[in-house]
Amino acid sequence: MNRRVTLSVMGSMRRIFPTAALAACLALLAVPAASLAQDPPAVVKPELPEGTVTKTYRFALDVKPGQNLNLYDYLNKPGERPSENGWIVGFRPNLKRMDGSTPPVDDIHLHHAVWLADSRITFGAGEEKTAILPPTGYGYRYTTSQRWLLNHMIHNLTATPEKVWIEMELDFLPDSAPAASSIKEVQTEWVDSMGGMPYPVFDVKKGEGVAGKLTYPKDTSASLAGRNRKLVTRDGTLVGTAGHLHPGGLYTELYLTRGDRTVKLFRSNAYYYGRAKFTSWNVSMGVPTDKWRIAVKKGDILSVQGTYDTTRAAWYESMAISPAMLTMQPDGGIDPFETAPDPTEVLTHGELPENRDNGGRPNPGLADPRKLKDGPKLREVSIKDFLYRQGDLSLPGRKGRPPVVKAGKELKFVNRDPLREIFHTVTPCKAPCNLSAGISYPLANAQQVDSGELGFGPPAVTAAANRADWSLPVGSKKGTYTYFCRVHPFMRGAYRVK
Ligand SMILES: [Cu+2]
Repeated sequence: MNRRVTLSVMGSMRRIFPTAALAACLALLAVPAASLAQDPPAVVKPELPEGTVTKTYRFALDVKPGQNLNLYDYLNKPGERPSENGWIVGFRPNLKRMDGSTPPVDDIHLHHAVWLADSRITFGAGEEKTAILPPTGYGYRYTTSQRWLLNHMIHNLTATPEKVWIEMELDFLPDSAPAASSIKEVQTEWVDSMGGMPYPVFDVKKGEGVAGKLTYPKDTSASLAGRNRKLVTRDGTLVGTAGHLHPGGLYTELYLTRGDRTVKLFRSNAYYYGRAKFTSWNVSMGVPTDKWRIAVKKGDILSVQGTYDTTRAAWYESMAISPAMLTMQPDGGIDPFETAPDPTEVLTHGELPENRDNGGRPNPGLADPRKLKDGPKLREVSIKDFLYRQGDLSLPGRKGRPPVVKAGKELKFVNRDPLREIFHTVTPCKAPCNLSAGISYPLANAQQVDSGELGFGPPAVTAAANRADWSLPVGSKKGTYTYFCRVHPFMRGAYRVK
């Protein structure tokens, strides 16, 4: 098999290692072999019906410094959505700066965007930016009388205000085109492991699961199971699906249950690019070929499971979603209880340049706190203006020295930035934790010790922990310990146990 590993060198230079060097590379990268996906499958694009117009529609958004808020806006203005009736036969999400450039993921991040048409979740996107491409001949109905709502969570990883466009590039077939009369309508069946939650995330703890993998919700408590199920309300044909995961995610699996029988319909693998592999946002998701057709019946249940790697980091904002495209009436397809569904995957895009910077390079702006003198004895550290006010690795002089804490005591952190706008975390990171931020650095290096996002917002809608402060339990082992902010990974701090 033509297995290769791709190594990103200094950001832009890339080298391909042939099979013979694979073992050496794996040792170098400390990546467990079992978790390496195969070569990414081919990128394909369905043929577009004659008369299709490709056009970008966009929504302008002011993003506050450091913002990570889950918000809703209606799309009504010209340019935000098509102005005539027709069919959406292709959908590609993106995020742009006002100058038209695509910001790097480690500066501004398309955490998620979900487009609802008449209250129905129709299109969704995360940083993987999978295109939603119905097979040729199928489309999503669009009318100007629909109410369109955009749910967006744009994460500004910097302390600078930004203005961005949330874009949807549509392949749009207007009703005036002759081909429009023969398009078969599809709708999205939103199959989400945390279905019904406005902010559908779950916690993947480092080291959890079996042999370094956690499948959610299968491997979790029974109280959470069941959210991942979606009732099929009409006979129809599934013609597509795509998985959505966060870093650490290996694959989603879509299942169908009828009575007491359950079959797997599709596994959507995460194909990571570059040296960081599955700790990054540099990923494309596998989708079925345009020949994939599954006949489903009213009363069937669709469900999703998401599998995460737990060997390298903890991720408390993990997702596993596998939206499916369903026709409005039966349109052929296999009976998945008699014939195994085709597992062949294709991609809707290759590696995206904005997802390339892994970080982890020397950063002259950050001290190695292990080499600094003792700071003051402290019980409390304030967080303000994107700085840990004592022991921040970017602060010069006395303020940069790690505060000293007695073994076995607690160190309290208090967020003193605007608590409804700027959330900060205190997340352990292996010392010295002073390299450059990127899509896979720093990594959360603890099982459960984490402040959560200190700040306030509607519960279950935002990621806010709904507290301003948190007390870090200080262990008994002497040494200098480092941490970072998950929301603003350029923020680093240290304390010393004596
Ligand atoms: Cu922060």
